[in-house]
Amino acid sequence: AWTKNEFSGFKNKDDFEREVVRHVETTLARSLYNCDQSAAYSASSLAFRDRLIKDWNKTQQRQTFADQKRIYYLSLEFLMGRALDNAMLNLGFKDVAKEGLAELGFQIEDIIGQEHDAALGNGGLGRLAACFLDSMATLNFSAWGYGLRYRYGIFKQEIIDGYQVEVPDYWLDFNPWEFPRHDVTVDIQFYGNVRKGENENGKTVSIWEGGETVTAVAYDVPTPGYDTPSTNNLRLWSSKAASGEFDFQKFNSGDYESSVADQQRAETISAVLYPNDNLDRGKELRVKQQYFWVAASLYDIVRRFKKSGRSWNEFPDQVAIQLNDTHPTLAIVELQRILVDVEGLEWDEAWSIFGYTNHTVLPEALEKWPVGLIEHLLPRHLQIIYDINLFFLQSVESQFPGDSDLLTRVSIIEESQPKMVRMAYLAVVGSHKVNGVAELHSDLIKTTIFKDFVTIFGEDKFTNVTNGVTPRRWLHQANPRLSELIASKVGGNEYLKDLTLLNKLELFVDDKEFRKEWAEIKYANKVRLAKYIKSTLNINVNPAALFDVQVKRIHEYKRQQLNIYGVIHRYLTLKAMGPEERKKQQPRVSIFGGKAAPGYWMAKQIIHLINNVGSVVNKDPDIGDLLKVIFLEDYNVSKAEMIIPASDLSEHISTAGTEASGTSNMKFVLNGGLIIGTCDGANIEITREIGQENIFLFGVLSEDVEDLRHAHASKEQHVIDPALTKVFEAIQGGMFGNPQDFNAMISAVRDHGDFYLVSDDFQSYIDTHSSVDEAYRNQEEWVSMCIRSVARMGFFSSDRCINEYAEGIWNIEPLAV
Ligand code: 26Y
Repeated sequence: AWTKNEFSGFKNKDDFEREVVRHVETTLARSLYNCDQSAAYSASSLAFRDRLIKDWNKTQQRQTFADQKRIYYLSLEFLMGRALDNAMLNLGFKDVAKEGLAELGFQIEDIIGQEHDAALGNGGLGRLAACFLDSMATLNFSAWGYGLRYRYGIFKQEIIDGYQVEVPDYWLDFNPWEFPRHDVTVDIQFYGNVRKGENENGKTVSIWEGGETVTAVAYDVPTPGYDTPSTNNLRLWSSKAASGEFDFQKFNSGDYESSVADQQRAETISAVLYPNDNLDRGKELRVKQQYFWVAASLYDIVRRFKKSGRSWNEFPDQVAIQLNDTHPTLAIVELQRILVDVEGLEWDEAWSIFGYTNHTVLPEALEKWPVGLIEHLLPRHLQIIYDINLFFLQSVESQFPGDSDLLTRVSIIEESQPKMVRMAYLAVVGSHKVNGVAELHSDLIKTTIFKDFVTIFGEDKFTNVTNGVTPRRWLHQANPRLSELIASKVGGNEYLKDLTLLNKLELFVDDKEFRKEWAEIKYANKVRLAKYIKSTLNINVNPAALFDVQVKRIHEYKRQQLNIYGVIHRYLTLKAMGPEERKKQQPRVSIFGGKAAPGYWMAKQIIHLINNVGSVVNKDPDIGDLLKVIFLEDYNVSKAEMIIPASDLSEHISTAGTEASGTSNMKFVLNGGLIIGTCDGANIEITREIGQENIFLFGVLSEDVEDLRHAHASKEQHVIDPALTKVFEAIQGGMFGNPQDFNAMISAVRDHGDFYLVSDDFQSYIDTHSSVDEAYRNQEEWVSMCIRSVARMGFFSSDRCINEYAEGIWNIEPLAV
């Protein structure tokens, strides 16, 4: 273990205070009398940042000196959330900061609350990347994250008259956590053409010339590990116009406007995060983003490798690159181009450099690019893709002679109109390992989208690494009181680095006093959320009610519609009861949150229905505290940190087989909440770990989904569940506003085959919610279930995941500090 003076920190609260005051007066040029919360946030961040920089520099020096293999984690999304709270906890000086800020007249929560989330991601995939950075630093791996520095992160969501409205998220006004490296730039080429010619050594190679150039500028973000001086680097690329002669010519010839327009066009590349999750729209700008980022990152990686003076055959011993989904797949092609065209090496396959993580089986989320688009934008890369495909198909042909159907099925080029490049196939062919993110998901990719590739490459190429979450942010930071209570029973904070130590909690399940404290903390977290609901929506919710939460991106496959239909069913049931019977019912608050992709019309209708149901139910005097329906605006990482600890029950109710893993399910259980869920993604492994008596599972199994869908499709109109029919009748009778608004939602179930099986699962969903009510009534037993669950959640730390990647995919050891 580390003692605090082995890495940078503050001597005491006075030391911290002095630094804050210094930054207020000098860096911010303000007087202390004019120091508001925002200035106190800025100065505190700068004070912590100074400490972080020291550890960061030392870590980078140590890694350079050790000159061992590094991991490069390529992700188009890093959903980091706030940095100050995290830096204070990972460095271990939050208590000092708290006291210091108090002396200056501030509450630390208010100061932390000033920070704008770094929201460079959509949802699960981006947040996973952020948890991985935390774990890689904590475990002392030499690791770099590479991403894009979007000027606009995921949009801010406003709810106006029940509808989602998107507002741009301009987040860079004051960002103390990034360091521009104006000296670290890479020129990236687009368009142009290819000819054969000689390289420096007189060797005949392909030469890609002409076209346009955009410059990538590095911005570095330090990512500190917990209780270690290791601080890794996240490098984000920003685009700007290349200062080539071309611009000067225009400028000098008086064409000032078009020179500025060129500049803007270049800056557009890193301007905005695409807000779709699990839906590929095939936009040219998106593929430009991908190549820009991948080419800059590879240039950087190769430059670092060459500085070590090693020969190319050592490259695979020095470099492991993990592809977070198919978004960085062009890296495979770009590396081949560098080796063959630039370095003049022979075409050599089978290098174990790339690993590919798949996050979805949904066909609409699998990236495909028109061949013509790639040819125009990246002419040399298309040739290389054709070469990779040719070698691959030749080897398949020799392995399975005469099977032309197989060749068509697995070809990286889809022979459609227009022809398409299948990025997932390219990623599989170009990687030495392919992993899914939960057991069921990893099995499914082997039997569905990559079935033929298992036949060709064998089972061993395909593996599973079940997702995990960092307990630092998702327990220690989000739920400090629970974290402290746990620490007092399991031998201190060590469990934050070895989450399996949570199992010691089982000894205290029957401890009355412990259970009481546990329940008090949950209650306090609910009170805090209730206050937030009051202050933002002006709705009173009773903290003693059961808080039932579903927060995640809005998507038909995640089935928020099932949830809201269940809520309507509950409302109708309560309305039909007499006053005496009503009194016996379990009061509930149904809480929703999440963004819909701006172009996803159906998801926006779902948001609208949830809000309309809320506005009817919440003011119905018959109902009072028995049922409240809340839609929380602009769900993001920092709100998750408040919402998750306040949940009694959370919903993870995707159609079986559609949610690759889910990660919030893990966070909710880790914070002492129970789950209602389908047999999908990581819910299955959570069940295995915590015991099926501690989770509320319902619904059809993934192996039955296909048959059910077929059965629906073969009927004109399929017979829907009677309780759901009543719900539909209420909506169509106008109980929740203009029924026309919801025709499409209802018709998806009734007339279009109910693809997500809402009707099939409705009855078991309702019944399972009744079991929840019953279980909740026995509070002693409920709390026991929660404690037992937490005790058994050790498996779901992202530390465990990173160790599995390190051993099974990256072949890398941590760097002794
Ligand atoms: C192609 C492009 C539009 C695209 C952009 C973002 C496609 C997919 C995504 C994001 C996918 C995503 O967030 N997937 C989620 O990844 C989590 C981490 O592995 C899983 O837990 C979760 O089940 C999965 O939906």
